[in-house]
Amino acid sequence: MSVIEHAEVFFTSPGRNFVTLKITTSDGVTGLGDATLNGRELSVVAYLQEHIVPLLIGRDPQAIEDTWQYLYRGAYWRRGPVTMAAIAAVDVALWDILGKVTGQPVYQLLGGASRTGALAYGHASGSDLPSLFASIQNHLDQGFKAIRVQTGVPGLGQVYGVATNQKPGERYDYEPAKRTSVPTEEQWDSRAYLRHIPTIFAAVREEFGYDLPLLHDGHHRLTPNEAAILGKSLEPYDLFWLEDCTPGENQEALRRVRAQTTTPLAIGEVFNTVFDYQTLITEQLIDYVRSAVTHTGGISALKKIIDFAAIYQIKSGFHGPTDISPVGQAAALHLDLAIHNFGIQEYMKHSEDTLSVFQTSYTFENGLLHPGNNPGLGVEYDEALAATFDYTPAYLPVNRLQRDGTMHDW
Ligand code: GCO
Ligand code: MG
Repeated sequence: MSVIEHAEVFFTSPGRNFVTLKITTSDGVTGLGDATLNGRELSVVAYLQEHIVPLLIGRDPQAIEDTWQYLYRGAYWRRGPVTMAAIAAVDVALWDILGKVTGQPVYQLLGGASRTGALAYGHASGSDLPSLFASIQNHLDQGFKAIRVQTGVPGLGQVYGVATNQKPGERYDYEPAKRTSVPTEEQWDSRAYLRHIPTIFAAVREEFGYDLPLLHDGHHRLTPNEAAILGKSLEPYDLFWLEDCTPGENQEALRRVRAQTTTPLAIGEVFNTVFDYQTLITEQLIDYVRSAVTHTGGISALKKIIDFAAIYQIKSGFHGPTDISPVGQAAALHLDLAIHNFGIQEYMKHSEDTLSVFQTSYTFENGLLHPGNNPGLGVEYDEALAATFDYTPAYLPVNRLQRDGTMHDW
């Protein structure tokens, strides 16, 4: 019987920081997993190296579910982003190995394709209307059929997720984690934001019409009542979703938002397990599950969450920007293709440096992503090239109220 013979953790920075697990079997088959936790990368490296890799050696690589339960239940300390990112990396690497051993792309092992491709949304942003319009047009020109819209707020400086001073055609490394020893600080004012955002969506609808699916991310910054106000004020502009309108910890907060607005709601990129969704799903307080494979315990665990959501007609909208590696992105695409209740997939192209280290076989055509048909995940990792990009600490910004400097939700 083939067994897991070797497992190695890489942390390098081709364009930005990524943590990658490589598992090798006694038959010489290798599998890749993504364990990237933006701004807290080395905690997952230690968890994997010190506490997981030694437990993997000698195990059956095809016992994917048993290994997941062994690492989850066996730790005693369950859940949390560090634990679940580490377990996710193992799970995804084992699916990759199973695909290679059976000669099948992972989506075939998950039940086969339910669609020809996964509708993707890209991130348009601009500090003012002309730059926002140019960014939306740029995404349409690239083939995107759905677009997230983020914008600056008058009176505030840099707002997270919004490109500034970008020249036409220039690549913006969306939402970069800055390579600084401590996080940079941004300013916030919810009242100014709530007044401004509906005017932006009115202008975008006027310019681009009503056919184009538009999304918006609130980045957990509002109270339940403020979120209800925002949802109601955006109803005339027919959003595909409003994401993360309130902080993720309090599931009950969305009861008030849900009762007050028909704007569709999405949440979950900071969630780690099905228990973060229990109230949201059973009470039908959301429309879309935003988890990342990388932060939710892998393909095995996210498949269970999304099957649970399907009972309530809740769909997927998996996380997939550049803060997870192409391995995590590929894992999401295999799941997207196979599940019935697919909604949409987030997609930002990684930088050239990232894609030179992680060689991918997924494609983006006519607005749809496809994971490709190579056995396994379809991603190769160039270890020698990766080693030339040293890991450098980088942090997401923090957010303070403009009025008096109070620390605010990110
Ligand atoms: C999204 C996320 C990103 C986060 C990033 C943090 O919807 O894509 O909110 O905006 O910045 O995932 O690591
Ligand atoms: Mg988000």
